[in-house]
Amino acid sequence: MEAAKDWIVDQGWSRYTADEHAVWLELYERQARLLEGRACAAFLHGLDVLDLRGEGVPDFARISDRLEALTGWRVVPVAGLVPDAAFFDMLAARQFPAGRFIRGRARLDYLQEPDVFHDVFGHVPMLTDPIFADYMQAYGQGGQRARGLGQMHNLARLYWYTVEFGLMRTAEGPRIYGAGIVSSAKETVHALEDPAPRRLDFDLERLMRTPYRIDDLQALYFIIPSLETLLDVTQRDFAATYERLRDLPDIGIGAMLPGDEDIGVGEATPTHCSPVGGAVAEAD
Ligand code: HBI
Ligand code: FE
Repeated sequence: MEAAKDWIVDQGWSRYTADEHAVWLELYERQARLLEGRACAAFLHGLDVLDLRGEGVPDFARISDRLEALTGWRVVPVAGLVPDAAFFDMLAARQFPAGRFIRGRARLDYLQEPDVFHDVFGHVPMLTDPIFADYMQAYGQGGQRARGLGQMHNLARLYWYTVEFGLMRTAEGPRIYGAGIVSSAKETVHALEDPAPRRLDFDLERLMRTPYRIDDLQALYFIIPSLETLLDVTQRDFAATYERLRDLPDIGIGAMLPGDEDIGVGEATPTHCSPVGGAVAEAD
């Protein structure tokens, strides 16, 4: 864990200003309202059980004590993105690295670098689910192995299309579990209700061959049938999968392959939620 230790900083919770706490609450209220009927049950449960609204920016030590009692995970303050080696070591040790800065009011809607709202509001609630908690640790262990195999880009795609931008099937229709979606007002509505993006059933090898865009609303989402699917994925022999993918070309985000069953908007729109117009107006 030597590598990871170098990147851990003190959160300095007492130094947040009243305005920074107010920004947290404003972002929290907006997203919590938008996510009713759009986020999966595990995410909404995590928000509640960790009391993530609180009085403003959460104290990582406080939420970590609650989280650790549930699934053994802790939230660890870091100064920003950490190198892959340290990142995987931390996930393998059930330590989720979270940025401590919060966006300013001028950048309420989008920022490149993950801030505490993206990392804690976006990623931490799902870590209260035992299956997802196991997946994230197994992902970290997979990353430690993949580094030796030089297959980082396949694994980064797996993280992107599940942990960051994943959708899941439920009895009520597709629901969101990806942190990049739940922490963004625009993406929350876009992911489930906009006719533009494609939504395909989860297929590990297809996903690992599909590049992604980092600076725009997603054009493609993968939908898992259940969280157990994620855990099954990590039980596979990644080395054999990498071997098979090594000489295969990438698949374009817009490519239609035989058998592609695009889960259109009709199936995705949640039943009981504010009319899309209202939501989109709010997100703009
Ligand atoms: N560091 N703090 C932080 N947060 C991340 O999500 C993160 C990272 N370093 C590397 C990394 N993600 C990527 O390699 C993963 O997307 C695979
Ligand atoms: Fe993230």
